[in-house]
Amino acid sequence: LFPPFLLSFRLSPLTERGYSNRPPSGLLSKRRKLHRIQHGQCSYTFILPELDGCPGGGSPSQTQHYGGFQGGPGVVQRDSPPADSEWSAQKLQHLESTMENNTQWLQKLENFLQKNNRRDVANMQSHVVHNQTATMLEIGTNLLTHTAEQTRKLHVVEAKVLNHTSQIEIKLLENSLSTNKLEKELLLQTSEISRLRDKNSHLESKVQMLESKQRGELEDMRQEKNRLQSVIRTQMAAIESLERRLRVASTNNTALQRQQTQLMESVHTLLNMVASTTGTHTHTGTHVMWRDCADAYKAGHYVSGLYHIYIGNRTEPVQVYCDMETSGGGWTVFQRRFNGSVDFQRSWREYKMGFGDVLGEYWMGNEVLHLLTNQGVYSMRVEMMDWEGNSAHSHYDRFTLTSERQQYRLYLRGYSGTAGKQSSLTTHGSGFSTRDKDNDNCEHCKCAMMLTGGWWFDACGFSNLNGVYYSIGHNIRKLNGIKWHHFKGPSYSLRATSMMVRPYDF
Ligand SMILES: *[C@@H]1O[C@H](CO)[C@@H](O)[C@H](O)[C@H]1NC(C)=O
Ligand SMILES: *[C@@H]1O[C@H](CO)[C@@H](O)[C@H](O)[C@H]1NC(C)=O
Ligand SMILES: *[C@@H]1O[C@H](CO)[C@@H](O)[C@H](O)[C@H]1NC(C)=O
Ligand SMILES: *[C@@H]1O[C@H](CO)[C@@H](O)[C@H](O)[C@H]1NC(C)=O
Ligand SMILES: *[C@@H]1O[C@H](CO)[C@@H](O)[C@H](O)[C@H]1NC(C)=O
Ligand SMILES: CC(=O)N[C@H]1CO[C@H](CO)[C@@H](O)[C@@H]1O
Repeated sequence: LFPPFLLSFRLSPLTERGYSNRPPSGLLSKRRKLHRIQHGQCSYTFILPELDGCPGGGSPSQTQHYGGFQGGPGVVQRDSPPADSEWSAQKLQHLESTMENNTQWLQKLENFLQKNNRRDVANMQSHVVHNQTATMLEIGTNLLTHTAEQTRKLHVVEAKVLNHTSQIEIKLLENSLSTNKLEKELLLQTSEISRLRDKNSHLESKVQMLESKQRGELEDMRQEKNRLQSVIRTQMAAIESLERRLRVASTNNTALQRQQTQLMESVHTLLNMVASTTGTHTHTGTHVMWRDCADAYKAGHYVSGLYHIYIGNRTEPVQVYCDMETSGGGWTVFQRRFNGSVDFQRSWREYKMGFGDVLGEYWMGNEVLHLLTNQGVYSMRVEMMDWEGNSAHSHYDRFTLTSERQQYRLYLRGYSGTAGKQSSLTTHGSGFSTRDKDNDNCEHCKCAMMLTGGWWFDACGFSNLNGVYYSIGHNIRKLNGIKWHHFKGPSYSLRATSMMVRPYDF
């Protein structure tokens, strides 16, 4: 009765159905736990599935594989943890259903045994089956708790791994973000740099342009300057030549003027001579006798030169030089020097009678001067010129010259003029002295001997216009020259002088 049962039992659906979905493998078959039950002559062998071998199961080794990110059948998609937990639940469910299936199967078996065995055998068998069932239930419970524990651990590990992964991911993201940021910044800076470089090159080109422009301008200016300099040089040369020509022309001009005045003087002299020789008649026939140059001027003669005047009641005319230009004209000149052609080292008698050339240098004579100025009230003027071309004058409102008996004593009043603030000629009356007649105020000296010429020496005074004529270059540091102290100092010899008289009320 039993052997066929046993045989059929061995081929029971437990092996065929319970594990039909598993791939047959040696490892799996080794892991199967074998449970044997001996019941009299019969022995029952149960093969129960080992939960550790389940696909995607929570064996520690597999969990570790999973934690190490290794591929394999148990790998959980790291980006889908919810699916994973679902999988665990599924697995649990699966286990539960397996358990249930087992239980159901056991019950089925029991039923089968109860139906097919004898009562006693059946009882004993049922007892064994009960015992077995309890054991199996115990084992199942143990398995379940173990699985749950494993699952929980797995969950923790998964969470840790996930956390770690997410942290790493976050870090990676952060890193990539910062990298991106840095890249962007780098790009920005690069573009900025290139922009700056562009700008710089632009500026550089501009600067170069400006520099070249400036250089060109400078060159132009330099050329212009050179041109101007050459122009200036030519102009200077032109100016110099013009100056030279002007000098020639002016000398020509002065020469012509001198000739003209000489001609005019000659004409006047001739006219006067004609007038005097024909009895000094005017056109109307009236007899005119000029007492001095002022009369001639008043008669309409305005040219300086030689004139004939009649002094006192004398019938003989006196030749004099008339200055018709200086300070209103009408001046009768009694001393004139301008080129040293006449020697003024003369005796008393010569100074009394006069000497020299009336149209050149001359001394009119003390006697004539005395007679002339005795005709009325006369003023006296002294004109001077130095070698530097400066002119000056001394003016005396009143001029009085005594007779020869009173040594031609000179009295002056009312000084004014530009040749010194005070008179260089003694005004309080000093006698005339020559080398042969000493009338000066120097008790133990002869001024005329020391200073030469004839003059109204004081002791010896500040002036002597009849001194030695010194030409230019020899005219300084001369005590016996033509001296007018308050004009040019005590030792300067003047270039030109003239002394002249005119009625005070002219
Ligand atoms: C349990 O039994 C049912 C039906 O009897 C079957 O569909 C299911 O796949 C079985 N489960 C396992 C884990 O063997
Ligand atoms: C079955 O259970 C009883 C008591 O419950 C026990 O004495 C006996 O040894 C058990 N049999 C087996 C085979 O375990
Ligand atoms: C998971 O990471 C968070 C921070 O992201 C942390 O607060 C938490 O404690 C972590 N959990 C575990 C189990 O490490
Ligand atoms: C000139 O002569 C006149 C008479 O002919 C006379 O009256 C007069 O006083 C004389 N004058 C002089 C200055 O001699
Ligand atoms: C001085 O001038 C006069 C008159 O102009 C002239 O005749 C004479 O030759 C001149 N003498 C000298 C040395 O220049
Ligand atoms: C008097 C005098 O100096 N005459 C000169 C005037 O100028 C010409 C030239 O222009 C000379 O030849 C003269 O000698």
